[in-house]
Amino acid sequence: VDLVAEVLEGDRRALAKLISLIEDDHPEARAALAALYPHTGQAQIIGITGPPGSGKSTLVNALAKHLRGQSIPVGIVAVDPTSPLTGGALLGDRVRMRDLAGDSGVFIRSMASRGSLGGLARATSDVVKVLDAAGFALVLVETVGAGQSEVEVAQAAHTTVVVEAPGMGDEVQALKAGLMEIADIFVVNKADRPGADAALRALHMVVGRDGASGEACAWRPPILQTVAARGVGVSEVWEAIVAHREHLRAGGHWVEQERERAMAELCDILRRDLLRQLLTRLGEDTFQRWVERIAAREVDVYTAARLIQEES
Ligand SMILES: Nc1nc2c(ncn2[C@@H]2O[C@H](COP(=O)(O)OP(=O)(O)O)[C@@H](O)[C@H]2O)c(=O)[nH]1
Ligand SMILES: [Mg+2]
Repeated sequence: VDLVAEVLEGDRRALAKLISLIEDDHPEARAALAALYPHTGQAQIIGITGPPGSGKSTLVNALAKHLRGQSIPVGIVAVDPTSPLTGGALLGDRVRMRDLAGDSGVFIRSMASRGSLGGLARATSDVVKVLDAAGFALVLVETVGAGQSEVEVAQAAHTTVVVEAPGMGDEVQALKAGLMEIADIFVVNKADRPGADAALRALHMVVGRDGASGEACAWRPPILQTVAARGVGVSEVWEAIVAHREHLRAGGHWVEQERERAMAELCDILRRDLLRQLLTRLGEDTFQRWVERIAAREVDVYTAARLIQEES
């Protein structure tokens, strides 16, 4: 059976199987990704990020339903770097997304961290490529607001949506977490809750100030309100996503982003592969001895790195 051919046809079993191979960093995954790569580049990748509980999963769900109303195929990747596979958040997402189940135009995958955060970002980016090749025109990637992970999502996405909710001191949090820089679209969800206006005002102040100093043709992130739980404001979010895509295409930013992404991914994989090769040559024991010596202040880390490279 040709796994790649089945994936290209959107076969769900094949998709699930290949994603598992990717998560296990199986050699077969790399071969399949190589064969799929010429078929990628069609999808718009949307990162959805923000603090836990702000309503990201609910918004993703509502957006997916909205898009299915327009017959647009949607892939959803829920990344949770904090909770284990049995975690409540992922379980909740599964229950919430049940109403999308049975629709062959929707594919939902939850990914929990098994190894390092870097490994998770790598695997996620590969899974997005698989969904892209399989014909999902829109791929939504949800990540919990945990600092580094947002930046990595933004790097892998064409459009980053930052979801806030009132009453969490989010204005301040957003600034702290560096979310302001990566947001292409702001959403204040739970607009039915008190404090939504204050959250909106705070965001307007910050975005307005940034916009004033920017270039004339620069994208100014729109600030939208939603009640995702009731589907209110979701079509406006979709319109903003489409507008951002058009902005990227018109300004040549789309191609520029692709290049930046290629560079980041290539460096990431080379770093990983070269380190692995070096460690194989050096041997785990020798490597551990170097670590001990550095920790014991017998040698500094730069000298150790130089000597290791000279010796191996
Ligand atoms: N009042 C209100 N509650 C919402 C809204 N959207 C989501 N919620 C609730 O907020 C909680 C967290 O939502 P969830 O989507 O899991 O947040 P996430 O952690 O950001 O993915 C859930 O209990 C949702 O039902 C909304 O627009 N209004
Ligand atoms: Mg969630």
